[in-house]
Amino acid sequence: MMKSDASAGPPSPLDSARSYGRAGSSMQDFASQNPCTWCDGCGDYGIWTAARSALVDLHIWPWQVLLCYDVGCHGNMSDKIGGYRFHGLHGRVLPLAAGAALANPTIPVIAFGGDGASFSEGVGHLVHAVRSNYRFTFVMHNNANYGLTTGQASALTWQDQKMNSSPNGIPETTLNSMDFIFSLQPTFVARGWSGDIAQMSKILQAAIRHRGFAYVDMLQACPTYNKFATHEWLMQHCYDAATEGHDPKNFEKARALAVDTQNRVATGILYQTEDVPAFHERLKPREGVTTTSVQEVKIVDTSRWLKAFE
Ligand SMILES: Cc1ncc(C[n+]2csc(CCOP(=O)(O)OP(=O)(O)O)c2C)c(N)n1
Repeated sequence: MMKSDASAGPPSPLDSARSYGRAGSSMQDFASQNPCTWCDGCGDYGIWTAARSALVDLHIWPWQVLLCYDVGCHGNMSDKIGGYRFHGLHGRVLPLAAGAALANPTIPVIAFGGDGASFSEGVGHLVHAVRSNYRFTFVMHNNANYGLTTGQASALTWQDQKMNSSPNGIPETTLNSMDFIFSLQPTFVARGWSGDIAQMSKILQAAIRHRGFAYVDMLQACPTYNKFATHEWLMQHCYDAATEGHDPKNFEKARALAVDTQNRVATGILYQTEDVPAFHERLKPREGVTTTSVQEVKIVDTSRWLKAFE
């Protein structure tokens, strides 16, 4: 482990993204040979395009970013994009992205997960990713159902909607995901929707540059199984909160705006604070360390400890 009095730690993804500006990548650099298998009109196409566009606009090359995927329709993006990718288990993308971000805080890490993965299967991980403020971006593909397993209700399916697994509507109350996130004292909350690629790209660029856990709720059209928040519904109800003077520094106003989706849905960067250090910046033993944990990995002979069990 290398310690330096002068440095507060290894360079951050923010610094790296700046230095990447010397020579830019292109959308073609993130291309993959694999054909897309999403349904016609699936919002995943828009989110996939916005993700690549954000990386290109930040001048990040495919080998300078880690893209982590959960299991689901959205997770199928993992073989439709160039770059270093990690396709994990259902509901487990957050801990694996957190581990990668902690091991090497100098590279941007982006995790993609569905609402089923995030608010049912892996909801415990979401709680701790927000409160720990690990430094990475989380793109929550919010199609309000379990897409890959053919339209089961998720915790975010709207009340009274008939789904394949619940033909009479869900008996439980729909989880208020934004209220839940705000209750955990987040440092970055944004909302985009899959029909506005330019706005999603801008949100993602800000999220990648954020010095902590960036939660991005991407409302996603799912024409096959979600018959309520359709592309047309999203187009009619979503508006950019910045155009109405929203100040993302105001926690209480941001929370109220995020939760109130009755008549209109506010999008854009809803809340951001840079006042809270990221998890790895609070670790006392890492203070002044200029190397990353990845650089410190070395082969250790464990035989002397194993002798104790002989
Ligand atoms: C531990 C575990 N539980 C359940 C499954 C089955 N499974 C695979 S995808 C999926 C639903 C995915 O829904 P969501 O996370 O919302 O993503 P989407 O397909 O909508 O993008 C389920 C239940 C699994 N693969 N692993």
